[in-house]
Amino acid sequence: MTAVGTRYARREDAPILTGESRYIDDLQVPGALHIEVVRSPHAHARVTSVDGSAALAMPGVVAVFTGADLAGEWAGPMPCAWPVVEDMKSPAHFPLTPDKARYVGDGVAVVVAETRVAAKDAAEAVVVDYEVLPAVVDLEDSLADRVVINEDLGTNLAYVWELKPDEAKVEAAFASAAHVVKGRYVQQRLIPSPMEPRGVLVVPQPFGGDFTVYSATQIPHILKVMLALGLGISETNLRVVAPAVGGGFGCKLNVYAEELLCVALARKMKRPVRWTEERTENTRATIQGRGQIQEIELAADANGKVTAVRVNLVADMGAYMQLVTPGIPILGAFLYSGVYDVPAYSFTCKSVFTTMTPTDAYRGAGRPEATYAIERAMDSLARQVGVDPAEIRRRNYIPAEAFPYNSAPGLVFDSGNYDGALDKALALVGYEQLRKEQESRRDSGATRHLGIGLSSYFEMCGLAPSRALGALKYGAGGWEAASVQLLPTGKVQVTTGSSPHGQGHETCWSQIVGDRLGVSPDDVDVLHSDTAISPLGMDTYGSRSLAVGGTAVALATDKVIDKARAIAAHQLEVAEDDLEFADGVFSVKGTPERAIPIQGIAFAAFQGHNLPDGLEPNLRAEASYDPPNFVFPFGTHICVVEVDEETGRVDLLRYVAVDDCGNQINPMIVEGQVHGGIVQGVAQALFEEAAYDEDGNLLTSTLADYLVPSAAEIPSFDLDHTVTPTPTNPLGAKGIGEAGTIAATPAVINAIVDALAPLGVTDVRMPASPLRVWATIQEAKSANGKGA
Ligand code: MCN
Repeated sequence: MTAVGTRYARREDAPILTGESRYIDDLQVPGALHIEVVRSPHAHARVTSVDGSAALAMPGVVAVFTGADLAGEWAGPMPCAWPVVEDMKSPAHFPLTPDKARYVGDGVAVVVAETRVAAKDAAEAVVVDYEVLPAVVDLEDSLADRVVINEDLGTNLAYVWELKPDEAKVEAAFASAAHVVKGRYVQQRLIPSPMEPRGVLVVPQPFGGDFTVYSATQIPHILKVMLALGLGISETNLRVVAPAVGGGFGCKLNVYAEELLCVALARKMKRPVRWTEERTENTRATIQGRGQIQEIELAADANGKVTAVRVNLVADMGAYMQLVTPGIPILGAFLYSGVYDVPAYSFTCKSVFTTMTPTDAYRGAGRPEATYAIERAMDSLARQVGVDPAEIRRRNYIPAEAFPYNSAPGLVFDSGNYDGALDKALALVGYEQLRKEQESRRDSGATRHLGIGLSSYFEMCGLAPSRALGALKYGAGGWEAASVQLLPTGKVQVTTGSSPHGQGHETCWSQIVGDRLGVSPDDVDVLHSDTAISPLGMDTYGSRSLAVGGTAVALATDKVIDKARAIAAHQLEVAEDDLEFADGVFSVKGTPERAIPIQGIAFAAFQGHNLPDGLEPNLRAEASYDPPNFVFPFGTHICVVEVDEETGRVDLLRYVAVDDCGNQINPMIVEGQVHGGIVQGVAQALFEEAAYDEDGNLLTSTLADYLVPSAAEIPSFDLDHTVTPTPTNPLGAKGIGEAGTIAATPAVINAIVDALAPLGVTDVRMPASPLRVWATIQEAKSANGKGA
């Protein structure tokens, strides 16, 4: 029996569920100093003086440093690895600002103390004088440069990025269109909210100059390089370990001020230094997601066949460029034509600075935004043409036989069968029956309206071919590395460069390796997230781990098998071609009794007594894999809602998802990823928003104000899948880690708009809270003369 494709129980869960997992705060290191960052209470303010004397006099306080005090610690500003255009503007960003605060939460000083409590108390005693300046919280206001945040840059416009393969074609399509649809959508800012906020612990070895950095990060390998560059420490003196991370959702794909501060202070004070983020601190000091104003226009012929898509974005960078801030809108830039066969395409993104927490990757990163815009616009087109939303999609899908498909934006889409996923989703939800029910409710004059929302999504994941990243000016490659070793006793040890934070890589990688080697996955140990154990890697983001990291694991396993075959042939005194390998046993073709199990070969390779001439002992191999293309998972999600016209309340009645991530390694893990993803997508549609007042204060800085949904708000999902393998990698597998989030948001909002369309509602701002839905209904009623 093969393990791949089966619902193998996640080996990761027992330690998490029993509390055995060790998070940063659980790591006990004697003599560690604690730091507390003094953060600006103003969104935009010049720091005129910092007085730490009162704080320094408090019990347990060891030091207080300002940005100016630590200026000599940094080899340069904090890293931004993705300067998307040559002339991108970016303010110098340091772990503590030396001149002015650019958002509420910007670090101004740091207190170092013997205990956490002492550090916190003393931080309140640091006296900072500010010259308060006007905040900039509105993207269009920022574009107008009424207040220029960074005087040296002269403008708030960070960059303009265009993808305009053939403007003449786009213009011709709009000029001759029978239908033109325009949509303007706001992607509100979101707060990622992992179960565990961030944390850092740095342990120096004063004599060797070594630092072990424990961080709740998704990217130990990238962090190591960035710490080396940012602090002028040799990479050979740095070891980065990501222990239990407690979820990341993209926000731990970053290099943060506190990581640099802890290493710099451990170096300066020659003692371990630690910091644990609080939840409220997390809402400001950790990056936020989304933050865009989107304008999308579709041109279509009389049948509703789309002939061109034109997109204009304004994207909110926040106060600074974090690690990949500028690249987030660009990750969606190629996807605004969606799963549709669109011949002409035009995309422009203007990115601006504001005086709010920096934005960066949040589950989906650019791709949920793209899917939202096109899927909302497709529903508008359906209404304008007068056809069902399912029908408008069918008329426009890229046909299954067109793959690999050269898209107008310039990417080659690997494989797809969009009709197949739609058919399954429609059948699963009972679409025709639902439409009849909707009709009869409408006829009866009921004020609880039924709405059915479709979202046919795809995404570009498996980040990424290094050359493609280079062409997009990303600072690193997209390969992944792995090693596989059969230990003398026949057990298997795998190292992987992907660094999981909840996805179940240990389980899935053991299934892949176990099947290939013909051993039980339980005999396969998977090591990760420690640069001393797995030195090569590009970590976990962009649903890349299976398609890229899993492939590297498979390739390393195949190299081990090749080596084992050579040893088996030598020992059985036959040619390698005369051997068969099945169920972990090499046997001579035709005489199966002449056989050696791979475990026996492992021991022979360890002994080295009788190996072929020139063959290195030990059964170990490494592989680095750079994918030739992205992978493009897809599917259709359908959400059924009931909207109460009188209160604006939205109830989710049904949620059906049909996803296609190619071959599945572990269907249970895939379903889990889809579940979590859908909840995050629904959360954006209905509940979550990082709301700021006009002075740049975050109004939603606790989980009482920032509404992360619980199981109580979410219905049970009906999931199904189709399987369209990708030709991109030998596993035939596409990513699934972000798919649910990408698909869900437009499905929910399309459902609400579908419910309220007879009242004249064409859009609802997210999150669609009862008040907002109610107000939208009132506006629509007064606009079409029905009265409030
Ligand atoms: N998988 C599979 N078969 C497939 C595709 C995936 O069995 N065809 C399995 C993989 O083996 C892996 C999991 O599903 O165990 C997700 O794989 P993949 O799609 O490759 O995504 P990554 O592992 O690279 O995860 C990253 C993705 C991202 S970008 C975010 S953000 C995210 C997410 O995954 N954050 C998460 N899922 C999360 N899940 C948890 N619990 N916590 C987070 O913070």
